[in-house]
Amino acid sequence: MSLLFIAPDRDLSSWENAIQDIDPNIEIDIWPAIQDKERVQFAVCWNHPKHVLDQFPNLKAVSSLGAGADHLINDEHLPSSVDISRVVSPSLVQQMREYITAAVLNIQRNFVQYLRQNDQGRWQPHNHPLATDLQVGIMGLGELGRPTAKQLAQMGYQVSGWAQSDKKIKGVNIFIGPDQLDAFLNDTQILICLLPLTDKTEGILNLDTFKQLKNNAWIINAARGEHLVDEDLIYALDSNILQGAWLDVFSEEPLPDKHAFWNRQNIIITPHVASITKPSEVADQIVENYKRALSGMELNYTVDRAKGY
Ligand code: NDP
Ligand code: OXD
Repeated sequence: MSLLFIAPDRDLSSWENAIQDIDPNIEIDIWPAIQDKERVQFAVCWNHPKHVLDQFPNLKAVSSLGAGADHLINDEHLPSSVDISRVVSPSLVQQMREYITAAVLNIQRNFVQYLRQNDQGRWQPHNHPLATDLQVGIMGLGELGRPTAKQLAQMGYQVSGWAQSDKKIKGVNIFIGPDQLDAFLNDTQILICLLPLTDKTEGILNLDTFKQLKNNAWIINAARGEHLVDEDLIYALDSNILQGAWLDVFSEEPLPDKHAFWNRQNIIITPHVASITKPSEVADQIVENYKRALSGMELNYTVDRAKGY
């Protein structure tokens, strides 16, 4: 039986080594070099091509190589009998917490403006709010959103969070479901998206949403590019409905050279680096799920296809 990696844009040698360090007996295939399609029972995927996952008659389960599994849930070529899991790790949490905290601090303290002023040799102080006066709202309070909200609250920000179901997070004001979305947005000056991409969340960062936010609001999107309606962002920035956007993810990646987001003072772009899966941190989860799939056990960190995450 074999474990197949399909991640055309990644160097998979460190993944192969990490798996074999745990169990050298596991047979590994790296797409597209597959010894025997019938032997593939478990696949680990990232940016996999369409029409690939229906080629393995004995495929039992697939894992995302990252925390998001939208690329698998939305793949109509993945048979419905195949279970889907994802990876969850302290290092993913730590990196996302750092990324969001850095973005919030940079926005609050005008560091982006000061960097631009350095280039121009310009000495020009700007006012900044105290953390205790800044309202930060996090959409999505899952594995990544919850600890991020907690950290920002500990740093003194006024933090709100929005999710589907109720939860208690110290220092965080919780809003639940579509009925409380407007109230959540009305309370927010820096809006952070850490939602999974689903039918309900696609396009949620749109003009109506932006108009509900406080004046001079910023958005930070580190979830998926498809959460954002690109042309609504440009309109909102040009009409001063928003002050700025900090973006790590895009509908098309790499972001095309001619995209309207490039070369704007009020959009900060990072190339999908907020939180990167480290092979050595999650190889044990992959091996455990591979063994579970082979023996017909329920996988760890499964995603619910019906919910979409
Ligand atoms: P989880 O599945 O653990 O959490 C998802 C959260 O979103 C939950 O709190 C859930 O609510 C909430 N949610 C889902 N749908 C809705 C909805 N319709 N309305 C309100 N709340 C909703 O996800 P993670 O925290 O692990 O990851 C979030 C996303 O971050 C990933 O899906 C991925 O796309 C992205 N990501 C980006 C990375 C990057 O480098 N840029 C790295 C890693 C992940 P409830 O708790 O009630 O179920
Ligand atoms: C992920 C990602 O989902 O890197 O892990 O976006």
